[in-house]
Amino acid sequence: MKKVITYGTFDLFHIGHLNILKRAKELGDYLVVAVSSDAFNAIKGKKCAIPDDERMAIVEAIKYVDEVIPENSWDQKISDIQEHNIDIFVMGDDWTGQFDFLNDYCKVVYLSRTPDISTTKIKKELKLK
Ligand code: C2G
Repeated sequence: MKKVITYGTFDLFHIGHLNILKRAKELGDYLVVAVSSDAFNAIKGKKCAIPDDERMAIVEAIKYVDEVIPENSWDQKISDIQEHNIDIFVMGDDWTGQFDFLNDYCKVVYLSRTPDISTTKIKKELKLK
């Protein structure tokens, strides 16, 4: 069984999030998604509209997703890959190069982002802070 992992905040879930989860799953048989906790997003400097328990529940309900784990720090990726026997690490290409060090542990794949959609854009359009 080929296992894939990806990471993200997935705030105000939108088609860009759905597309990357769909494409990540197409690379293997089992998809683990690490969803950023509110505490970790504070470290990333991101303020979420939706709290982490609800973001995790939404991602968990996506048919491409087999397992959801919390993302609490930048430093958990190697242990996640080892503990979950991951074969492929996937991120959108806005992260290209940032995770190449994981090539020592699994295949690293950057997938093109979906154009013209982002949580920031949605917030602006809804005039959310
Ligand atoms: N994404 C995409 N197309 C968009 C928007 C997002 O493909 N239009 C992808 C991003 O590239 C990322 C995933 O969707 O792979 C989740 O995006 P975010 O929720 O913005 O995640 P981010 O804040 O980048 O957190 O340790 C990694 C971080 O947790 C990534």
